[in-house]
Amino acid sequence: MNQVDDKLLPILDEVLRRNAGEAEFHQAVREVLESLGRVVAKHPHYLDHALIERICEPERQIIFRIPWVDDQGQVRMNRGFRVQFNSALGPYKGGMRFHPSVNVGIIKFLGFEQTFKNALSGMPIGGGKGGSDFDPKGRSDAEIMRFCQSFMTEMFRHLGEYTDVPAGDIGVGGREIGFLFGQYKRLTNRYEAGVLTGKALAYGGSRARTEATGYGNTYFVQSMLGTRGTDFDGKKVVVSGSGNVAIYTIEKVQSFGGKVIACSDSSGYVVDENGIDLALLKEIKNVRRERMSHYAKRRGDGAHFIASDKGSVWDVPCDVAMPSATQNELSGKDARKLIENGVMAVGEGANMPSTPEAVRAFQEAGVLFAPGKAANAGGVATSALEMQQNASRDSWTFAQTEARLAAIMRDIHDTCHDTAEEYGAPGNYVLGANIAGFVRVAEAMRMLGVI
Ligand code: NDP
Ligand code: 2IT
Repeated sequence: MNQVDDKLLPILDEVLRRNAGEAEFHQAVREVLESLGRVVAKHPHYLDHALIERICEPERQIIFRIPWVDDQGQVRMNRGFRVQFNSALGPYKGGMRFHPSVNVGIIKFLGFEQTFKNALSGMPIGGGKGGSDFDPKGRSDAEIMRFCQSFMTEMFRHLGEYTDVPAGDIGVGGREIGFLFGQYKRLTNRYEAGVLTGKALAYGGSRARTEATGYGNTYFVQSMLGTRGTDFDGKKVVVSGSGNVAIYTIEKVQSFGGKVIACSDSSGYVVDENGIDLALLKEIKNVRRERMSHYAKRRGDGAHFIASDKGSVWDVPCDVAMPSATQNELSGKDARKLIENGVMAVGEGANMPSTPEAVRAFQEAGVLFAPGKAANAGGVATSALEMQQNASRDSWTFAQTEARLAAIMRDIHDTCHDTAEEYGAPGNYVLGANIAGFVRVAEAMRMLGVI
């Protein structure tokens, strides 16, 4: 296990050669190829027609300049990306990330993961991802708007409800989607609601989309715990991050009776033994846009803040860990600490938050481990439900939408669980997710000819 099969090694070598220096993309491809040895042993025809090679190569990569003017009247410039990875199952679909760390390798890793995630969701959507190295921190609403308008001024020509449908990711939430949609509408003179998801309810958004990723991960972990005859009730939970995914993970875990005792941002983490006060956290993060230390200050007794250079949120003992910030945020050392402290389950809300060493440690210790491409698929699945509502000019209730989300997450869980068993690795959700996602994409590609 955790080795790339000899038959697949030349494919990996070629990916490494062709995408030199793109460490995160290499990591994501290697992880999927490690799982495919068992597939090609059983079904060698998947090695034919350069099928796997084609799945590892984006259909199209767009890189562009984004000029914009700041509040002082100074001209600024960023780089924009959209990687349209695979459209065998539907229009390219996936978020846009605004963060200074963004580069083509990161967008490619995200687009690659998205392709399998979207296949697992069972919805008719292909995979794509985009974004910019723009840093939204400290920028005014007016600056954010001008940046989003400039971004869309190039992007619009590559999008469309049947072509490519972006949504949010790190640094892109409801405010940004509004500015992007407004500019798309001006440029195209079309009210094409289904071209973006994560919209506000006021102009074609879906109820429960904001909550969907965090809620979905919680449903997934609930199903995993169920395989061991237990659930969230009374469990201590640590969630990293304090953005969209983290906040709605905390909300759902609390509603299931779990106690979330720590969360974080890039400046550090808070430990709150009384359980995170979600109303306070939402006010600090969504309204005031403040740093994590403010939470401890406002909360007072029982809560304390630890700066990121003084420790890791994964030092906090817990039963369930739900990393919901960013890639490679949970190292092998963090995993060993969590295991030592008795962690029972890990559900990845973020994309690829655990390093390969951490994943291996969890699996070897028998910890229930849900990879992001399965556990966080509730966000994109609900985006597909938003597209469905837009296409039928309908708007569903919260309860109706959440019921669909819950059913989709149960189905993804069972698919990963059963696929792992079928391929002789019971309990290995990484293998189950990679194989089930791959087979859906590969089957569609085979039927569409050489594409
Ligand atoms: P947000 O921008 O809302 O929140 C991101 C959170 O992660 C913030 O608390 C941020 O802290 C922290 N963070 C981001 N980058 C870093 C970093 N380099 N180091 C430490 N902390 C960091 O993003 P989301 O909640 O939407 O996304 C979180 C993760 O979930 C990402 O991996 C994303 O790809 C994934 N995801 C998101 C989905 C969605 O629907 N939004 C769907 C599926 C996956 P700070 O504010 O200090 O930067
Ligand atoms: O990583 C992800 O799945 C997302 N950021 C959500 C993508 C979407 O199209 O809703």
